[in-house]
Amino acid sequence: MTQTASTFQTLILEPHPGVLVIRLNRLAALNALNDRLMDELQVALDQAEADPEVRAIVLAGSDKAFAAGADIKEMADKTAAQAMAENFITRNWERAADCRKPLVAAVAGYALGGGCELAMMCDIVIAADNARFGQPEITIGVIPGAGGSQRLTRSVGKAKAMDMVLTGRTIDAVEAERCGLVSRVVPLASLMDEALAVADKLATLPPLALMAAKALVQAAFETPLAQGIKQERQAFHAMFALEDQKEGMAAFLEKRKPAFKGR
Ligand code: DAK
Repeated sequence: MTQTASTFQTLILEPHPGVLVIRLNRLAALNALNDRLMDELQVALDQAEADPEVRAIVLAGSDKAFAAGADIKEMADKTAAQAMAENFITRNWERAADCRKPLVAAVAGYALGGGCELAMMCDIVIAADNARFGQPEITIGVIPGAGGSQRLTRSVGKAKAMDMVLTGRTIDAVEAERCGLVSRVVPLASLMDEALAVADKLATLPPLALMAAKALVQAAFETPLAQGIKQERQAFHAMFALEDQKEGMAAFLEKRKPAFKGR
């Protein structure tokens, strides 16, 4: 699928210097994540990753909903045979988790089911004080399908994950921050300013080092400690092959701001 910003139907793309804001835009359905939206998100992330001008990405919804989950209307009548044949949902859902550039989630309102899972695929989650997180799939007869039982457990631990996944209980932003699901909580009115400030900061930092750092933190969820430390050491050594390392350290010594080029 080749698309320009103007042809997206379920997303609004807002380019800023160094930063792309991708806004989910199915407001009437509380940004329920249907197949079209997830296809478009995949395309938007492909384009953002390929564009050297984009150094950080903000994923946002509306004030009322980041996303209220996968689209139940689209799923309700599926048969198992259809789901398997189409590789239903799986086909286009892991793209955000695979993004190599920094992804900041700006979460206001509902982040439920697939919406919570999408937020958890992002690197830094800024939550508005009206945000509510949850995995309510059990209440509609299913279970989390995009990492809710796995990423959530690794983020918040067994006690909270069992509470949320088995009962479908939603938690507010303060509880989400307390248990490690979100990075910061801010007033709703300043959510986008705060998320953009974080992304702006990321856009000034060395892009290849950011990529390496992000990959290493992600790997920490899957790697034994000794192996992770070894990976980190190898990546650290490799930094000295980059112009950005010379620039960063020279700028420090010369008491000036570094200009990182991603080389
Ligand atoms: N799907 C479709 N439509 C939704 C929706 C959803 N998840 N959530 C809300 N809507 C629609 C409502 O149907 C309603 O549309 P109309 O009836 O006006 O046409 C509109 O949005 C406004 O919703 P409400 O009238 O319900 O608004 P309220 O403020 O009263 O309630 C609510 C807000 C968020 C509490 C409520 O809408 C709600 O409970 N929504 C459903 C939340 C939920 O159960 N989410 C989990 C869905 S299951 C996978 C990847 C992902 C997944 C699975 C597999 N693979 C990679 C394999 C994910 C699964 C899920 O997320």
